[in-house]
Amino acid sequence: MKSYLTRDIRNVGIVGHGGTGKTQLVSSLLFTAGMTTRWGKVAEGSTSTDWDEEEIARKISIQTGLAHAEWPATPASPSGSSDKVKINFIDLPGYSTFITEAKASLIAADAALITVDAHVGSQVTTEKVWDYCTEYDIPRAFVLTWMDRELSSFERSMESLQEVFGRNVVSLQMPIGSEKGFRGVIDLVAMKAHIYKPDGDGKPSIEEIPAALADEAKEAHEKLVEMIAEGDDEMMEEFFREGTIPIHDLIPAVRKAIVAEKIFPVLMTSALHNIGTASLLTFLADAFPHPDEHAQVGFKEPGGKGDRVERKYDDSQPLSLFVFKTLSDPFTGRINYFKVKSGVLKNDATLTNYNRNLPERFQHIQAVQGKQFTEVGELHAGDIGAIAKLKETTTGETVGDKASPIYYSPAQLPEPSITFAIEPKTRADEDKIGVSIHKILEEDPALRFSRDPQTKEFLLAGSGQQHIEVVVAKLHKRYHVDLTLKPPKVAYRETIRGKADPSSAARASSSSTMSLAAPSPRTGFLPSKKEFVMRPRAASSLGFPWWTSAPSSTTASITMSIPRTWLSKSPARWPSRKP
Ligand SMILES: Nc1nc2c(ncn2[C@@H]2O[C@H](COP(=O)(O)OP(=O)(O)OP(=O)(O)O)[C@@H](O)[C@H]2O)c(=O)[nH]1
Ligand SMILES: [Mg+2]
Repeated sequence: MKSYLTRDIRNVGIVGHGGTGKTQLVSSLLFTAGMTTRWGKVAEGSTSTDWDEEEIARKISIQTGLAHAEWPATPASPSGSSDKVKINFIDLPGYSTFITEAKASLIAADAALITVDAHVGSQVTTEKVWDYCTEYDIPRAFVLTWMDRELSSFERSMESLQEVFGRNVVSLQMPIGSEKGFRGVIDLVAMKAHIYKPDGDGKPSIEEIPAALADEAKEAHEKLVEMIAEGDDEMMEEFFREGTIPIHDLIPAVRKAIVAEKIFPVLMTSALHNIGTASLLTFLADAFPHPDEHAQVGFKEPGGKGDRVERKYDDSQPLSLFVFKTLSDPFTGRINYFKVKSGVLKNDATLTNYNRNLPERFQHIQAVQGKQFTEVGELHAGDIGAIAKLKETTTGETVGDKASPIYYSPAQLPEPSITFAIEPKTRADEDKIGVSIHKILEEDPALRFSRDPQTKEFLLAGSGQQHIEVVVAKLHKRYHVDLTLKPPKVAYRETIRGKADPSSAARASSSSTMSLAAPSPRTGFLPSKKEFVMRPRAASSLGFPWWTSAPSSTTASITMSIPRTWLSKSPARWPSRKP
């Protein structure tokens, strides 16, 4: 496969609220660009980026999906490319349970496309992913999805976005038709109409703006020009003198404003009917930054410590690459997705993993199209690729030329919010559990596995019940390991404060130290959530509901007086084994 120069690469993170159509959009963009012969649909489980069997079964994204499209930049476009550019799509989950994965992989993007349901406007996760983009300091654009949907509204969506993100949210397009009659977009920069055939090949016919929309389009164009010219004295002067900015000056100015995060443009599509996709691809090729427009910094020591080391996405610099995602395939083994941060990676290179001080051989480097991998001879600075069978390297590690060590900081991820105790169902499961959980841990940055030293239980912590259920389903399907999930036991301690007085037992039972429910004498486990009674004072002193994870020190410090017979006995076998 062809390799692409840094200036011809766009790394685009696709983020947004759950179910707003990210995966369908990527699938339609790939089809429009001719990268797939079959137009993948989420409903049919045939998209390129939701290929994991859990994703297909649940019809939601769970992990990072990678794909790429080749698309011509507009001739003599301001991006500096005259050739086809390679747009790497990083399709990320949107449901809050899987949002940690999105944050972890967005680190590889140089710009983000935020999907917004045109029926709803901005939602909770829209704001969350906006914050991630701010943290990574990347330019971003919004794409209104579901424009074909009943009650979808361009005007209301714009109001919602401007209310939440400010007046720098500015539309580069206007819809032609609405709801079921949505047929295309008016390009407010070039002032042309792009008319699409619903369910067609995604390529529009470029026409003059329909007379009925001409005045509205002119007004929107002028507002856009005014906004772009703002802060640019020379352009402002030209704007007042001529009343507009000529198109050959406007296009580079729009790009400059996007890259500088001065404006946050809005575009629109109906991904399910393939309307607006070619216009969006042209926008990404022309107006989104190439990697070298995104400043990066490395450090002399791991974990963001030590002096800063400046590196550029430049082929002439020493080779370094950062692993942003590890997959654990039951057949192929470990697959790492990485971004070349500097230099050129050539097939068969032997590099050093700086974090582990180990050599790693990059044999058969791959370009990724969903679950299809194609071997490439080399990858230039800024490109994204995959490699199978590295010995030790996993997510968050830096690899490169032995002589020029550098460490890139991994994403800062939130701590898990829910914990379950796990028990294998059979003896065979017990034997396989340690190895298989270790493999899932490698690919899931939101998962934690530990053993409570007091209750001796093995604990799986994640970002929601659905997250842990997906882990259990993966263990079953990939490694044939079956687990039972249980609420974790609370670690009780008895405090002996003096001599016992049997006659005071009844009074003691109503004292404030008895404010937590005790485990069932039969099972040794806490009652179900429904039966659980916690007095308000006790609940607020704990500061978290019992079924969420708490720091073990907090758990251990709960002191209670409860009858000795109520104390649970540890299950005899499994917890005594090492994980
Ligand atoms: N009518 C219509 N349906 C759409 C459109 N885009 C996506 N859908 C549907 O919306 C549903 C969710 O689409 P996805 O692409 O999986 O959404 P997502 O944002 O990737 O979801 P997560 O990754 O799980 O957050 C699917 O049933 C799609 O067919 C659209 O433009 N119009
Ligand atoms: Mg998705």
